[in-house]
Amino acid sequence: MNIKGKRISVIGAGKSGLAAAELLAAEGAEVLLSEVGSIGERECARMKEMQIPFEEAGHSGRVYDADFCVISPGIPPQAPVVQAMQARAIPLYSEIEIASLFCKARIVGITGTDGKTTTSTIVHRICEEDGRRQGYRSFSVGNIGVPFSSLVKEMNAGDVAVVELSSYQLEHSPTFRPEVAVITNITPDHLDRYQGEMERYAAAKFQIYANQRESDTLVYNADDPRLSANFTLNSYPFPFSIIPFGMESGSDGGIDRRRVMLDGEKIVVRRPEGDAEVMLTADFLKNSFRGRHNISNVLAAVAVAEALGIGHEPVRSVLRLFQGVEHRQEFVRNINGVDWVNDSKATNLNAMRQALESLPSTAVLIAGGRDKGNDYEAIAGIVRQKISLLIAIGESQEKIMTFFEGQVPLKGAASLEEALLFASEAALPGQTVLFSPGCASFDMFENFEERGCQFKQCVHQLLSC
Ligand code: UMA
Repeated sequence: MNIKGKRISVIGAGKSGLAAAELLAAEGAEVLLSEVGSIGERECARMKEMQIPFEEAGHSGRVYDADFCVISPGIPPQAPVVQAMQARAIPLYSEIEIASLFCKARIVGITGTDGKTTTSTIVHRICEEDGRRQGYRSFSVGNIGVPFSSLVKEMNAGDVAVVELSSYQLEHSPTFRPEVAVITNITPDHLDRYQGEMERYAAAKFQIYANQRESDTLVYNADDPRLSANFTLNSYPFPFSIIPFGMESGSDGGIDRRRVMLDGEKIVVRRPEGDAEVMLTADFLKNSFRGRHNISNVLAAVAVAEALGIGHEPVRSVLRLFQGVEHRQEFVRNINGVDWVNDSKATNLNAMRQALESLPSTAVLIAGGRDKGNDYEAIAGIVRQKISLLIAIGESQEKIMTFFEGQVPLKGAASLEEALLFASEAALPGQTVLFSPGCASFDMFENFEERGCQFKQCVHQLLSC
């Protein structure tokens, strides 16, 4: 696509909008950045410096005077500005689509309901390690927090862009084509955006492989029934290689019969010419990186390394030292025999369930936030089994308290600080206090990172009391 001289409206001045506006303006487009809320002082100064026109406190009629529009991922299809663009037949593209048009690097796209940040981080570290030996660079971008557009011009041919992708970012991405596409799993999430329909949510995720060709590879979790059904029943004639990964012995092999699997305690790459052992799970599992879901994330990363042609040595050296990801079942500290764990990244019930399953003992659970259509029935069994006290916070407090009434001891807290106080009074030595909200953070915090940092700060303050 030739961008020069094109009139482009960038809607939303969050991280993605700002980065896309800069990229497009630098490429010679006539950009208008439009934000319904306010734009920060620093960001305004930057736009002025780049001579990018912008407006805040609402979208004026000027946004419709455009050849196309770049829409930020957080703006849902129901937003009036999106509806108005569509009514005027103005094409909408994601920030990911735009960045990919300028990308010279090999793209690894990683999506899935859960595990995508951990998998992306491991894949990026493996590529960095391999790149040090082979002379290329790896970039970690996308939903992980760094917009693809902000770094794409630094990437050269032979480099690797590890792009974490939410379903939102795959919407309006009609030509996006990763060399390696990964789907870690698909379970209910973001159903508020998809009219309560799993099929719509899954369809957005499946866009990740829609443009893949013969030289590309799809990596998917064969233990996930929805993915397994999609790729085994319709498998061939997919026009690309497939590498399934999985812990269940029944995992099907891809068209070229490669797969990555758990054989007892060993991670194995199964190839037509024979198995190659990568490492034992005991070589990478540790207090800060534990649980079956993390073995699954490792299998996904090993499958990506296989698809990229990376040897097992960089994989082993990265995994041996890997300590997990901040805000994802992050061990904060032990106070008087109680482990405090920050799982602020758990913005849905599946992530919460994984944290509950990984608990070595019973726990006090702090949960709640902005509800995304949660059905608590999905975790009721494990909550009853593992939780000695459930402390509910945020907008979903009442829904949680009503649902779990009579099932587990409950307490409502007015703030995160109060929740921590209740937890510290209730937790016994040997137990864990798990902060795994299972909900979005936007009711009380800027984002899940801020939520997790506040939790950690409060834990450290508790220690000094
Ligand atoms: N806005 C308008 N008009 C509207 C509605 C909203 O102008 O009608 C404005 C909002 O006021 C806001 C902007 O549009 O300023 C939307 O920004 P955004 O929500 O898309 O956020 P960004 O800062 O661009 O961050 C996005 C991702 N956020 C979301 O998808 C919600 C970040 O993922 C990502 O890291 C970043 O791009 C860089 O790629 C965060 C996230 O919460 C971590 N992701 C969700 C998740 O993981 O569950 C999907």
